[in-house]
Parts: sequence; C-alpha cells; structure tokens
Amino acid sequence: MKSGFIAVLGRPNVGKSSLVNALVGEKVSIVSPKAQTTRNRITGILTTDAYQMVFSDTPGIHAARTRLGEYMDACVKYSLIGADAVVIVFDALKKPSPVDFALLEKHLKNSPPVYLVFNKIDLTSYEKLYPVLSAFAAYAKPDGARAAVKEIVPLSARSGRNVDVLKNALIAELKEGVLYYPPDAYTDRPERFMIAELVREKALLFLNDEIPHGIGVAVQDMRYDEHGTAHIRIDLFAERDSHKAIIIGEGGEMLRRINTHARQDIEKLLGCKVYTETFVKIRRDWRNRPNIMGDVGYDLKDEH
Ligand SMILES: Nc1nc2c(ncn2[C@@H]2O[C@H](COP(=O)(O)OP(=O)(O)O)[C@@H](O)[C@H]2O)c(=O)[nH]1
Ligand SMILES: [Mg+2]
Repeated sequence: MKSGFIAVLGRPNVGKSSLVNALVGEKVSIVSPKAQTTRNRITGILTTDAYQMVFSDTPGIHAARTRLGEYMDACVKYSLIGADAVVIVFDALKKPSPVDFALLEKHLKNSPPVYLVFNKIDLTSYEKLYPVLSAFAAYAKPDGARAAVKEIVPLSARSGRNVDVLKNALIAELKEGVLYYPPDAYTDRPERFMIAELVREKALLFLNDEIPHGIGVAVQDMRYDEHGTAHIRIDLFAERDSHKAIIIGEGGEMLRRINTHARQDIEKLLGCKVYTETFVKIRRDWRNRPNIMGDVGYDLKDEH
C-alpha cells in the first residue's frame, strides 16, 4: 500500500477546493465565486486498493488584514508540514503575474516536489492557453538554486477533464506505508464542521459584496428525534446590525433561502431528514477576536 500527503495551494478563487472535491470524488470543501471561501486546512482523503492520497485544501494566499487572515495563512503553512508533494493551482484564464511566479519560485526552492495546475480549461481554448503555459516553460528545467516543476497539468475541476492525469502523476510521489485514515473516510473534519460550512457556502452564494466575509457559522446543538430526523441549531455571526438585517432579509426571506438550500445539502451529508433553526447574532469585529474565532471553528490548536 502506498500513501502520502499532498498540499493544494494557490491564490483565492483559482479552484483549489473544486479540484480537491474532484480528486476525492466527494464534496469535502465548500466552493463559491467569492474570494476567501475556504478558511481552514481541509483534509480530503482518496483511498483505493492500491493507495491513499491525503489532500490538504487550503485558504487562498492573500495579504492578511485580520486575525482570521493570519489564522488562514498559518493553515497554509501547516499544510506543508510533512507534505510529499505540493500542487500549485493557477487560473488558466488569467495572465500570470509576478506574484504567481514568486509563489512558484518560493516552493521550488524548498522541497517537496511541485506540480502545476492550470484550472478552468473548460472556459478557454488551446490558442489562449498556450501563451500562459509557455510563460512557465522555463520552470520545467532545474535552475541552480531551484528544482524543476515535476509536471504541468491543464485541467478542469468542473468538467473533470484531465483530473485523472494529475492524479496519476501524483501517485509517483506516494511512499510505501500505512493508511493514515480508515478506507471509507473522505475527510477528517467532524460532521458539525461540515454542516456549518454548508450554511456558510449558501450565505456566500446569496449575499452580495463584503458581508459574507464577516460571517461565521457555528452548530450549537444537534440531536436526533425518534423518527431519525436531525434537529440542528445553528448560530450565524455577523459583525454589525446592518449586516444582520441584510442576512435576515425582508420578512426573513434571505435567511429562509440560505436555510432551505443548506438543509438540502445537509440532508445529503447526513442521509436523513433535517430540521434546522438558525439565529443571527452580532459579534462585533469577531475576525480580530481569537476567543470568538475559536467558537466559530478557527483555532490554531486544532490545526496541528
Ligand atoms: N468554469 C470553471 N469554473 C471553476 C472550475 N473550478 C472552479 N471553478 C469556479 O471558480 C470559483 C472558485 O472555486 P473554488 O473551488 O471555491 O476556488 P478556491 O478559492 O481556489 O478554493 C467557483 O465559482 C467555482 O465554481 C473549473 O474547472 N471551471
Ligand atoms: Mg477554497
């Protein structure tokens, strides 16, 4: 049996979480068109008869402006500890910037081996992709202080095209070893965390602008009744009164919408009927208050 740890890194919104979900074949990590959707290191596990690959999905690399941002950066660093390979994801539609090259060079100077992914090829053509790829061609060769990129894979996490090419390339980095997780596990995150994330995903989808970035979600209580229905009490934390009003919406319309869509996903996750009760609470400036961050699921103690 072979196994290994693979860190998935990149700037916000390039499709890291979508890629981890596609590799694992399960919804491990929430996805949205907004930047900074992923706030923790999320483990996605793929086990076959021959191997176990443990992926770390990570928050997008960005300039941290809050304590939460610093926590997110720390999660990226933790994902590299003990990693057997690093996958750096780029958006195939975007012209590579100096920040992209700097990110790549930094990782080529430190082992483990680096794989490059150009995601979202379903939205582009070979003619447009070619110049983007050729800008990285020099990295296919070692150059004094830095190693070469092991493989460059253009793919689509959405359509699934070439995801297997990446998967097969990564098998080469696995080591003879033990299973780190039971064969049927696809994440190490607890159920309550997954539930809170699904609620946050819907808030990110339906709310506009800056409000979603100030939202925290915590599952406060969960129990099953005699019919096997799960009753879940959820707190949604907002940073100010005006945000609370927007999250609730006119006549409670927005909160109902978030709840209904989240509940459908939670039912799939738990495989039973679900009843949710959601309260919106104000926690001023919580993204800078470590004691509240812990309540919402962002505590470095849990990330080692
Ligand atoms: N068209 C297309 N969109 C994608 C693909 N992968 C991700 N996306 C979209 O890009 C946005 C960001 O994806 P996400 O996985 O959350 O990115 P992350 O922030 O890097 O984790 C979402 O709207 C996704 O649906 C892809 O292969 N093709
Ligand atoms: Mg993500």
